[in-house]
Amino acid sequence: MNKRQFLGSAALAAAALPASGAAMTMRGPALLTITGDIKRSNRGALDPVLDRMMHNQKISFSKALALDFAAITALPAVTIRPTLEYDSKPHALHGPLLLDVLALAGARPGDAAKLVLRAVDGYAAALTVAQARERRFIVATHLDGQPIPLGGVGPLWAVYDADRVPEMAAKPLPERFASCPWALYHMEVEGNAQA
Ligand SMILES: Nc1nc2c(c(=O)[nH]1)N[C@H]1C(S)=C(S)[C@@H](COP(=O)(O)O)O[C@H]1N2
Ligand SMILES: [Mo]
Repeated sequence: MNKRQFLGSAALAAAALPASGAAMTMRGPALLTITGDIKRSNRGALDPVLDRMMHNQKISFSKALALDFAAITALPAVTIRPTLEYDSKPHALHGPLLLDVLALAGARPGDAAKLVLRAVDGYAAALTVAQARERRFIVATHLDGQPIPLGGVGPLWAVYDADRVPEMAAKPLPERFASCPWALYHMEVEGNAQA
């Protein structure tokens, strides 16, 4: 994706949220909480009393952008068709680019910035912004046209089209998706330096 396209989709992404300062209306529970070096937030610090799962997973933050399903599905989405390791068959995965989701938080991290993607079972994967862009990571909201169950690989899955990344397509299927947490619920941005 070239820079113009990226900026275009990031601008669209920003338009999906009210101007900073305005409260974002949550229609459903927060499914994804973005913390770290962000500029736009809609909630305050981690509450060790009630934010139990994040507290238990040693997450801490002073502010965060919490997104419900509607906020994520309001973004422009793409469809990818990677062969999955579970049945060795291609499946349609649909959702916004992960970097467009981060843009909702006003995060325009430089290529070397680190992203930590964390799932409800405590599994976490780290990748750089450059990797997220080059591998075209998405936050999948739909699998084969359907919303993805919690208890399956959803409701959100950070995933990419491994078949279309030569370096990863060369690996055996079970080695292609280690950086793809299913049941994604938290993303942290470390280092917001704009290149
Ligand atoms: N939430 C979550 N996502 C995950 C994992 C996991 O344990 N939990 N394992 C990762 C690894 S190491 C691989 S190889 C693939 C497949 O693992 P799975 O069989 O546990 O789904 O998913 C990745 N995503
Ligand atoms: Mo793995």
